[in-house]
Amino acid sequence: MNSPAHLATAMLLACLSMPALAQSLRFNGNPSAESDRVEILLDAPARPLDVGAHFTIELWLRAAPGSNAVDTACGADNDAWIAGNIAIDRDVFGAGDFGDYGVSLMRGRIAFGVSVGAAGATACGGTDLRDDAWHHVALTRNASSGQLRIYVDGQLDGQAAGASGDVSYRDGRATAWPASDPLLVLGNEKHFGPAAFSGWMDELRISRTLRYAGNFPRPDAAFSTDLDTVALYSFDEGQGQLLGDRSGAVGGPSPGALRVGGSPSGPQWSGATPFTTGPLFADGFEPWQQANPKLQMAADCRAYKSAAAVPIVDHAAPGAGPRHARAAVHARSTLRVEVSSSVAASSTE
Ligand SMILES: [Ca+2]
Ligand SMILES: [Ca+2]
Ligand SMILES: [Ca+2]
Repeated sequence: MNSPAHLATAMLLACLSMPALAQSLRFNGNPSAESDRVEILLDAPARPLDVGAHFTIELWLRAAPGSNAVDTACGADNDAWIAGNIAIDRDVFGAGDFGDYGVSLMRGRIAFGVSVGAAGATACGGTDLRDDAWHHVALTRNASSGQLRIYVDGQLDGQAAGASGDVSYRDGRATAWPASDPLLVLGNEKHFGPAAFSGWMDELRISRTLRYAGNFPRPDAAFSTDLDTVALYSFDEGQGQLLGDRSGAVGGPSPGALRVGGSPSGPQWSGATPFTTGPLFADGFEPWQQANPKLQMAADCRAYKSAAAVPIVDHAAPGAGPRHARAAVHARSTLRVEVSSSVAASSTE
C-alpha cells in the first residue's frame, strides 16, 4: 500500500502525531565566553542581519523572580548596558571602527546601548521583567537622530538620545578576536562578560527599519517575514545545535550555532512559548481537515513548516489536478493551512 495517496496520508499522520515542538531556548546565565550562548556570524561573508542604520530588534523574553541578579542600576552612559545580564551582544572589542550595540537586564530592566566610536548612549527601561511571564521587547534605533527606544509589551518603556551614523560591523574588518568579534551573540557577552542572561528567549526578529513609531498592540503570534526583515528566528528546532533563520533575506540565511555548556548546562530547548497555548494544530488545521476530509497534503512535514505553498490533492475531484495550500507554522506547533480558492489547477503558486 504505497500509493502516493497512502504515502501522503502517512506523512500527514506523522506530522499530526508529533509531540509539541519546543518553542524557545532556555539560557542558564553561565557567564562564559565558550558556552550558554548562541553565536550568529555577521561577516566573511557579510550577512544581512548586520544592521547599522535604522533598525528594530524585537524578541520575547521570560525571566524568573530572583534571576538576572545584577544589582547595578542602568545609566545613560555609553556602554552602560555591558554591566548587565547580557541577552544580546553585538559589541566589538574596543570601540570598534563603526559601532556596536547590545541589550541586557539591569535590576531586571532592559538596558539597550548603541555606540558609534566613542559616542553613544544607553536607554534604560522601567519595567522589571522578572515576573516569570513572557514579555515582548522591541528596541528601535534611529540612524538619523540616534534616538533609542525600548518598548515592553508594546508600551514605551525607556528612551535615550544616542549617536547617529553607521554602527554595522565593517565588512572584512581586521580583528585580534576573529572567533568572537564578527558575531551577534544571544544569551551572553561575547568576550568575557561578568553576567549572562538567565531565562527564556523566543521569536527574535531583526529589521532594517523602524517598525514602531509609538505604542503598539502586543504581538500575539509568530512574525511573518517581509522585505525589511533581515533575520527571523523562531527557536522551534527543538533539538540539535542549529538556530535557523527563516527570514528568507537576500544574502542570508544567517543561522545561529548553539554553544552548550556550563552548570546547569545551557542553552536548552524548551517547550515554553509566549503565545496562546492549546492543542496541537488548534490554530485552524483540524477544523479545516474535518471540513475537507478528502484533501490530503502531498508534502512532507518539512514543507509544512516552510511557510511555502505546498500542493494538495483533492480526492473528491480526482480529475482537477493539484490545488495549492499555504501552510505556515504559528504558535506552539500550530499549523495553519489556507487553501487558495482562486488558484487554477495548473497554477504553481
Ligand atoms: Ca518559538
Ligand atoms: Ca565595544
Ligand atoms: Ca558588515
